[in-house]
Amino acid sequence: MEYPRKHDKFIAYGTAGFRTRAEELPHIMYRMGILATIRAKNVKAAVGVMITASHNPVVDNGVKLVDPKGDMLAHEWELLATELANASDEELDGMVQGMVKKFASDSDAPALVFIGRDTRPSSESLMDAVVMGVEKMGGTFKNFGIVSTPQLHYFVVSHNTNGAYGEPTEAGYFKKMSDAFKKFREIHPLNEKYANQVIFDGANGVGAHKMKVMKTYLEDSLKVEIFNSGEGELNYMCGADYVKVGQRPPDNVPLERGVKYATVDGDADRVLYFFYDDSNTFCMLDGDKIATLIAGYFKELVSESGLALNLGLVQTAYANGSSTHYISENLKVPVACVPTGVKHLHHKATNFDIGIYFEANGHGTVVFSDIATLKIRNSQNDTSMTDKQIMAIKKLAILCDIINQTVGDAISDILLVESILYARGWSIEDWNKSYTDLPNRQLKVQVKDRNVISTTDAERRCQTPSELQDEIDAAIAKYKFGRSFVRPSGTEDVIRVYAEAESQYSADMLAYEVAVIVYNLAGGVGDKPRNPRC
Ligand code: NG1
Ligand code: ZN
Repeated sequence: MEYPRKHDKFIAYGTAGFRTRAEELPHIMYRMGILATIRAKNVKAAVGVMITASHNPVVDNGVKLVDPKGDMLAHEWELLATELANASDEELDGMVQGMVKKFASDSDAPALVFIGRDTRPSSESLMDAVVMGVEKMGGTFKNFGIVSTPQLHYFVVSHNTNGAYGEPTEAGYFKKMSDAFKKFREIHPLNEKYANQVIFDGANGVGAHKMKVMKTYLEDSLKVEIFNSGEGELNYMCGADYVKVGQRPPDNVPLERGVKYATVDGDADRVLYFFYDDSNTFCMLDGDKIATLIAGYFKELVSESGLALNLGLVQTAYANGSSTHYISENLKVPVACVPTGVKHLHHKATNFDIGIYFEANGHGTVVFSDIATLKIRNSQNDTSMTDKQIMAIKKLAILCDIINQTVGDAISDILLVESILYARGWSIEDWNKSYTDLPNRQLKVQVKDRNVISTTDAERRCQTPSELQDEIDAAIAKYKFGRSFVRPSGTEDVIRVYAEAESQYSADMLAYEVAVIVYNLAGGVGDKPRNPRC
């Protein structure tokens, strides 16, 4: 039989699909080729399969399915994916037949599966397994080769809208975004402190390859210098996750005061900015800072345009408390909190006419409702509008084309940030000044079974084990501006601890105290959390 199951480990379709060591994945990839084909027949549209483990180490890999509108796989199908991935070899045929009967009995429906992969050495052979699964089910596939996760989402939605969203090719992707970027610059005089240069940390992954191509499309409109472009190990001492979690710069990037840096993760769906200020302090501008920059500018454009469009911002519990305060008190934009995972953020954002969503780690985008898109498109020629209104609407329309609305896209987000900084005439210091982050710390705790912890209130509180939340509350109460929560990771076998407080020392101590509580009450294994004071 093709791609027999070689281990008994149970692997679930988590917040980012299946993710584990590459050698555990061949049979899962084969089965996801099968499932993607059934899904494509079921929805009578093209679906995507992306092979990547994003910010994880190079020895890992993973797979996630992309639904026809470029969104994440529907929840019921995540459960089917888990069932299929964990079936024994003997059960497989029967299970597949059952799914075909239930979801794709109209077997003449064409099935087209778009396949993309990241730069991991294991990705190519894992792709062969996906192809085998598609062919086994009589589906057809299109291999896009090495692409970023957001590119694959773009291809799927562009194909399924017959090109209305964009041309479903790499050239189409680069051209749509770069054309809009250059057009936006044309309607603005270059002003004040904006610096037309970004130093780019490519995490030795696909983002570096794609930024190289984007540069040729951008010509002189933005100067980008690329580092960690593939000569080193993927995500090792570089990339957005390394920078965010460690709150430090990546290796192999020349560091200079006042210069603007952007860092992306291994599949280029996240981005963060950073710089060194006048006192040579490392300053990070994370997903929250990006979200607030976008929200502030869009709020202004919407109000100038006079269009009746509601604007909202979506965050998770990891958003810095200062950002949430700034959004609601200063920007006066409604803000919602949802559980971790892009699908939750994306879904919530679609409740607004213009929904901005970002995880603190830099994954996010802006989504426009159909009504918003129509209003923006049609009012550009409305003769009853003032010049100022028309100009604001024109800017909104161009920004729509810079944004990859399907999912967080590091390259598209960089172009959007640079456009807004340009329009505002801001340096990165100006942007950073909007609010000051509360010092924070993230830790991981190894436990025997991470599912013993269950959470509620968008993951901000624990329900089980029973005494856990009370003890966490008691720890928080000791720290000024203290906030902390814990949750089982959906992509790693760990419990994540987050803490913020008035000073870095307090945030570190609170995170440590909470980590010890988790270790003691939730079945910690291995080394106990280490006291940062020692
Ligand atoms: P988990 O491992 O569930 O915390 C991580 C990120 C998510 C999301 C996913 C998908 C943090 C704290 N968590 O999820 O935000 O990006 O990976 O890649 O950054
Ligand atoms: Zn990623």
